[in-house]
Amino acid sequence: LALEKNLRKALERGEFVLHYQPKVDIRTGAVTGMEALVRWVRDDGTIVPPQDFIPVAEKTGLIVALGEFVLREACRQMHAWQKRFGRLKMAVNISARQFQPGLPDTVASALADAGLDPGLLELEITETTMMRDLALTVSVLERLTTGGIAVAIDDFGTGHSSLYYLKTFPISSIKIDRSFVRDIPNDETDATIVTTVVSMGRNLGIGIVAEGVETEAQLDFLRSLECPEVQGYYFSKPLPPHAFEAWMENRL
Ligand code: G
Ligand code: G
Ligand code: MN
Ligand code: NA
Repeated sequence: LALEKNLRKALERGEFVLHYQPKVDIRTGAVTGMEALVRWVRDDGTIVPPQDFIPVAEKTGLIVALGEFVLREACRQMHAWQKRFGRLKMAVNISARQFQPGLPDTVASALADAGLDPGLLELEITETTMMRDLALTVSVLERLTTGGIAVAIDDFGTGHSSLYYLKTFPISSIKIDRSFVRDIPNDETDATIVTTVVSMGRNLGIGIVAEGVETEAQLDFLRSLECPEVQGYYFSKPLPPHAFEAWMENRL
């Protein structure tokens, strides 16, 4: 496949970069952390969005090497930002193919090489990944969280949402998928779902992040629910490092 070969070359040539999107404390407006999102910057400067290459990287297994690059780069960046912006949490997406017995060692090595405190790293893992092999999931998550790393369930509500794993897996937060946030507060079903998930998170002592917040009306509704954290274009798109720095400085 041509794309596969190009991806491999792009990785060798260092054409992948990370953009960062802030997460915000809804009560104080303080930035609590950021999510790293990979982009491919081609020779001619055009940016290829992840939906055009992540599926291919997953199918070919290249996601393992790409994912390790993302992890290492995100840890390095957070270590560099820590002095300037304080102890923020860096979130990295982990795809199903990366979720293997070796993941905790890969993560530990990335943290050690970057000199980053494990408490500043969070891994975003989807429900679908977690439900594939329950024994593997328990063992990998326990090793990660024992090491001080936080684990968030990404795209919550879009897979086989199960209360079982909220009880069984060491989860620090849930990210409510943006498809449920898009039509709040007007859509009654979505409003009920979001209300229920926020309240469940509070009762279980798990953090909740509402994704895809774009409007003041969505934010007001989430504030009325006391949803602890929010992320979305309302605050900022994912930004390249220098633009993220400027955005942060501008808020201080
Ligand atoms: O950044 P954007 O919203 O365009 O991302 C589109 C999709 O690509 C999202 O589902 C996101 O989780 C995924 N994605 C972006 N960066 C990464 C990454 O570093 N690793 C993995 N596995 N997925 C990513
Ligand atoms: O699957 P995951 O949740 O990791 O995907 C993150 C994706 O969501 C990124 O591609 C990011 O660009 C996108 N995203 C982030 N905030 C918003 C938003 O407010 N609206 C929309 N439509 N997409 C968003
Ligand atoms: Mn994510
Ligand atoms: Na998500």
